Amino acid sequence: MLTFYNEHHAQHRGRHEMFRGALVPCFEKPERVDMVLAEFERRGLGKVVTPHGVSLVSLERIHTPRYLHFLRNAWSEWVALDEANADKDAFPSVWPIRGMRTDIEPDNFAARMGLYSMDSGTPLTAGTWIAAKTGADCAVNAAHALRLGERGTFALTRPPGHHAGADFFGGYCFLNNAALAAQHLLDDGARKVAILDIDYHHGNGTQSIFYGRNDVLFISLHADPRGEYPFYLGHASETGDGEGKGYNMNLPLAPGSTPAQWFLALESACIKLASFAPDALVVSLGVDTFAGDPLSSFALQSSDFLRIGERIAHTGLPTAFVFEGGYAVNEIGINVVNVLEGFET
Ligand code: SP5
Ligand code: ZN
Repeated sequence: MLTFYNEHHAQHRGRHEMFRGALVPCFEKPERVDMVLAEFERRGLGKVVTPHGVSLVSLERIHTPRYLHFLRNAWSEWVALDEANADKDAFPSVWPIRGMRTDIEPDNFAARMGLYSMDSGTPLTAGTWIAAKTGADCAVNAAHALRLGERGTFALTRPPGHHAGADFFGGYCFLNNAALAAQHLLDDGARKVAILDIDYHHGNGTQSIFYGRNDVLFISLHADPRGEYPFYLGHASETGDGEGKGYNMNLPLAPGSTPAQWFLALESACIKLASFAPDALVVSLGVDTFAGDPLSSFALQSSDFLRIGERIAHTGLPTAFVFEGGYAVNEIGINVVNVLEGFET
């Protein structure tokens, strides 16, 4: 499987994230992608290539210009506040809650960090922009390769993307790689594209980006947001808005759901996919559904990931896999590559 990878991902290396009143080591770390790359190469699954850089204009197909401008300059602004900041990650500490103004961009840096984010678990670091941008390059290149005739491609990226919206970061995500891939497919001539999000967490960013549209079907299998991040989106009742009505499908699962229950939900997703009949599929591939994952209550085994790949292949759709979450670093390579191998065989 043709894979796009960029070593700049390692420049995004958060020191800490906020959790229960303490700064704890980041779960989302460079070793995640290193492990997947090593396993992919060990199993000889295909070529790994460095993507071509895409223009900022193509990022603006999904993200707002003012958000991209902020993200590109955030680290230098942070260090300009106090040169000692160069040794600390930047975190938001204040957010505009209901009823406050989000149309006026504040001058104050902390205020803009809050305007453009959704949580305090997502450190912004010196290398965040370069890692996120070259990660987005991977996703767009993986999409483009489908248009050139590849059957399956893989964007081996981090930071992940599915929690990032048009103008906010959060959940370890900054640029929405899956949304950028789907939009690129449409801009290159596809008429309809589906996104299947199998990360443990709901892809709130992707949902919000396409919620009013009928050219992108978004389907997500995830832990019920009543109990799990991102909490405020991901319910079954969210089916789309306006022209997008019927083009959003959430399949929330109770905490502790079994692999059998998970695979039943995957079957519902595949039936919906077939009725939409897209020209191509983007998979938000998170493997934090694994039994050994520190952030998850699901119990998929490594062998289950082979079955996931096989089931996705059975849709017969040209498919771009985009890497999302998964924090059991020792098994992350096996789990991700199992999906890809299941798809290929
Ligand atoms: C892409 C992705 O998977 N993002 C997930 C973001 C989850 N953020 C909340 C993490 C809460 C950390 N909980 C620690 C539990 C330790 N047992
Ligand atoms: Zn996740």
